[in-house]
Amino acid sequence: MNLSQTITPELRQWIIDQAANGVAAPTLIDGMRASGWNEDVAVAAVEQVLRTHLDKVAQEQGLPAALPVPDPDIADSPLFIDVGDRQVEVLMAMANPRVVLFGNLLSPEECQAIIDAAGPRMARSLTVQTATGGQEVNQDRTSDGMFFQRGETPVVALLERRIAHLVNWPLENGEGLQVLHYRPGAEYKPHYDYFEPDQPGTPSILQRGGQRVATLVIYLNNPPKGGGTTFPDVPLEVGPRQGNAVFFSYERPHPSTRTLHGGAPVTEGEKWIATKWLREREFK
Ligand code: PD2
Ligand code: ZN
Repeated sequence: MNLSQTITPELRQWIIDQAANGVAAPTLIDGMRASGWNEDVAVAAVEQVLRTHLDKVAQEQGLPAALPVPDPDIADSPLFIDVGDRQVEVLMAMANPRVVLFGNLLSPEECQAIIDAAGPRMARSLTVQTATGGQEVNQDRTSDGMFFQRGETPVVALLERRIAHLVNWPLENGEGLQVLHYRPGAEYKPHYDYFEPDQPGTPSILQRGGQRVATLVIYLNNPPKGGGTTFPDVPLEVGPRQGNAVFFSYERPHPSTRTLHGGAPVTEGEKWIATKWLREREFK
């Protein structure tokens, strides 16, 4: 379908004007269908015109450009996604911010294998010191952690293959899996996972694969109380259930993505998670 030939300047302006007047996309598409447009072409035209227009407005307002992001195939509301060796459940999905909760990404045995392999290597978590690009101990993040190399153990490798299938993103664009352990009282205060564009340390971080564009927080055990992943701008709290994973993406390194998120304090027991950050390009 060659949309650029189909969308006349008049149609483009009509779509933008209607949207600016508060007409929702489905209503616009209904209107186009009523005047003889094929539904698929109408959907694609509205999507392309509005995306291009919103990008232009965002750039005029000084926002960073939008990047392509990973996304699961859930437009037709499937109950499961086949990731090659497993049926992963789709438990909840939200468009803005893009948040999808998955179930059954890992079995309890696979979760335990990751905890066992990570355990001896755990050390107090550091955060990126954005001023320099170095790492520092931070009171906002009172967990212990470690990083695996990509593909370092058989379970890590199978998890990475599942994630690549699940969100349609090259395995090579993933950072090494991080495992975090929160003791009672430990938390991760709300933050964004992208790198702040204006910080002096950011250019050197971006050399290894560009921006982070999405995160999966994968729950490895069942903390009895607390330890949810919170999204204060929504607001939303995801319970940390073993084998489940919460996915969220951010198409630009900006708070307008509404992806501020944190790890709530663990109030009883302990919490183990694995975090997978996905970059724009191959992470070297
Ligand atoms: O442990 C969590 O739920 C959590 C919350 C926010 C983890 C991360 N961020 C992270 O690893 O980036
Ligand atoms: Zn985070």
